[in-house]
Formats: sequence, C-alpha cells, structure tokens
Amino acid sequence: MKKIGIFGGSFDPVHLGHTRIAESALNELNLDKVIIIPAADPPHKKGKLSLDAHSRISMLHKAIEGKKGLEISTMEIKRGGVSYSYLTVEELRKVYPEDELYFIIGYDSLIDFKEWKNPDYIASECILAVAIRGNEPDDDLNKMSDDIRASYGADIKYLKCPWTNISSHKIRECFKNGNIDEIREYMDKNVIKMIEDNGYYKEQQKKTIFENNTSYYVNLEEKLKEKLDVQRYAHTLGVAYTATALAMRYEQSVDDAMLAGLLHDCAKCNSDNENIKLLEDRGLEITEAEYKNAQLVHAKAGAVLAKEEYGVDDENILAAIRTHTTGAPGMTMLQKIIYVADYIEPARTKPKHLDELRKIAFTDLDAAVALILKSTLEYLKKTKKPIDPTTQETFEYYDTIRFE
Ligand code: DGI
Ligand code: FE
Ligand code: FE
Repeated sequence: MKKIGIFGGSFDPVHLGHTRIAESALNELNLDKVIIIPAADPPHKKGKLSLDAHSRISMLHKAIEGKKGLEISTMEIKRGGVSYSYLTVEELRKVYPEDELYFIIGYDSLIDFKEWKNPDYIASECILAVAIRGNEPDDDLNKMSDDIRASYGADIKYLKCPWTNISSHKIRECFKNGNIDEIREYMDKNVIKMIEDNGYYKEQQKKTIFENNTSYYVNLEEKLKEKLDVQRYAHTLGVAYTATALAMRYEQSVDDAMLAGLLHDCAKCNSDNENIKLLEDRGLEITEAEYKNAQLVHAKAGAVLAKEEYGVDDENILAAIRTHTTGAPGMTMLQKIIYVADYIEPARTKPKHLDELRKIAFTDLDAAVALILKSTLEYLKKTKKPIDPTTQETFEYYDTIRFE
C-alpha cells in the first residue's frame, strides 16, 4: 500500500509556503509522493487567477526542480471547468484504488472545508493533513477539527512545518508595484526570475490604438511597406490582425498583439548575412542550428530591429518576435499568440488541415501550438531540412503538458 499526498491550489504564483508544506507532508507522514495539482483557469475567468495555467505550471516546475517525491499533475487543468476537489479525489481514487490518500491543506482552508462541494466524500476517501501555524493547534483549530471529525468521521493529522506567512496575493501585488525585495525570501529565485523575465503580474500599460496611436500605427505600417516585399507585407498585416483577434479571445493586450504582429517579420527581407552580422555586432548568441539554417535568424534579428529601429522596449513583445519561428518552452500568452497567428493568418494557404487548426486556435491555444509544431516537424523531416533543437524541445514541452 502506498501513501499518496494530494496538494491542490491556484499556485498563482507558487511560493515557499507551498513547497514547504508539500515537503513536510512528504517527510512527516512518510508519503511516497505528493502530487501537486494546479487548479484550472476558472471557466469565465472572473479575474480570480491572473495567470494562465501553463505559466503557473512552468513556475511550479521551476519551484520543485531537484526535489524528490514531488510531482505535478495537470489533471484539473485538463478536466477544465470549476476545479472541485472531490472530482480530483474521485479521479485519483481510480488510479490508486488500494492506497492511502492524504489530502493536504493549510489550516486557513480548513475553516471553510464544510462549504466545499461534497466534503463528506473527500473526508471518507482521504486523511486530511492540515498545515498548522506553530507547533500545536490552537483552541479554534481544535474546535474546528472536532466539528469536522464529528460531521464526517474525518481522520485529521497535523503537519508541524513552520507556517510561512506569505500569500500569493501579496506576491502579485509586489510584482505589480516592483517591490520584489519584500517577498524575495519567500520565493524560489528561479521562479522570481521567470516572473521578471515574462513580465507576469505587471500592470498592462493601457494604450488605445484607435484613439491615440492611430498615427503611430499608420507610420509603422508605411515604414514596414518599404522594408518588406508585397507578399511579406500582406502576410504581416494578416498576422497583426489575426494576433489582435486572438488577443481579444484570450483577454490579452490588443495593442501588444498588434505591435508584435506587425514587427514579427521586420527582418525577414534582409539578407541572411545582414541578419547574422546584426547579431554578431551586438555579441548576441547565434546557435549552431541558426548558422546552419540562416533563415531562422530573422526572428532574433527582428527583435533587435524592433527595439533599435522601432523603439519597442517591452520585453514580452520582443520575446514574441524572437521566438516566432521555433517557439520556445514555456511561452507567454503573447508569444503563443504570435506563434499561432503566423501560421494561421488569412494569406496562408498551406497546410491541408488549416481550417481545422484555425478553429482550434480560438478554442485551445496550447493545442494549436502543439499541432503547429507537430506539422512543422513533419514537414522538416519530409523535406530533410535540419531541425533546430529549440523547435524539437518546444514540441516536447507542449506535447507533454497538453497530452500527458
Ligand atoms: O517568416 P515566416 O515565413 O512568416 O514564418 P516563420 O518565421 O515561422 O518561418 C517559417 C519557416 O521556418 C518554415 O518554413 C519552417 C521553418 N522552421 C521552423 N522551425 C524550423 C524551421 N526550419 C528549420 N530548418 N529548422 C527548424 O527547426
Ligand atoms: Fe517569420
Ligand atoms: Fe511570419
């Protein structure tokens, strides 16, 4: 018989309070493993979670790197809808019919345990492992536990790990306001780096294209028209407007999508040597794969030009341009939007399954990313073109997250 810990939450973002509870449960209760289960995005995204599921998962992967006995499950995300815990327990009970399940929660969640859906089922299938504040439960907690024991015959065990006095809400506020030093000690440093690199939790700058920025976009389009050939310019507009539509669908900044879409191929009509020199002059890395397929370099060169010639300094927009050809593991929403828009925009005629893919792009962006990578890899293999390791890694990343 195995002992399996179940630890659900939004993890928006994950912090040391979470990982300490998971590790304490593992050690104090001698569990075989703890399955960390990030909740799905709420169906109508009532502003409750501020980051999409895959960004939250990417942070979790960083946070548990090298920690034995902890694993991440995407079952609630794949199930979608409201992430009711009893459904998760039901699913896990099928996977572990004979084993002991430990449902791990913080003492603060125990307070409204009775308000959950089907608490009796959870209590009948699982031992409740409650992370308490301090070494002993206080009177209030004892009373509450007695009540839950009496109501559901629950078996409640206490975890003695020191309570970490931090909340994800507080962390989001600090990233929004740039007060990162306040929360540094409560977070894994790689997770902090990931949040900073992606600009997660930053307030979106509100620019409205069609009121204030009309002339900016008109000028930009005119400049691009000079730099690109006729087809590339038509493709560029197609990507920009497809990207804005996807941004509307996925509640992202329409302006950022417009700008990234317009600029994504701004270096495409340069010669390969010109683009290579552009990067070399700035000491930027060109990988072996890129030297072999110099066409790939237009993406990185595009990001350089976007910054230097078109004055874009938003790192998320630059990243979307930089990764638009190969993709990258753990892309931001904007990166995924540009990656997909590039492939499905109206002027594209290949491949055969394009109509289907266009629909999927508007229902499941991650599935669209995975499918595009799959058919790109098939095409590259068929035409015996060298495959950039990043393309392969990105495919594996989205394929496992999505379909594991
Ligand atoms: O610039 P676009 O034509 O709009 O589109 P893009 O920047 O996505 O480039 C598309 C081309 O890039 C397409 O022919 C497939 C190719 N590509 C993507 N990943 C790889 C690759 N080519 C090679 N050789 N290796 C890759 O890993
Ligand atoms: Fe391109
Ligand atoms: Fe393109």
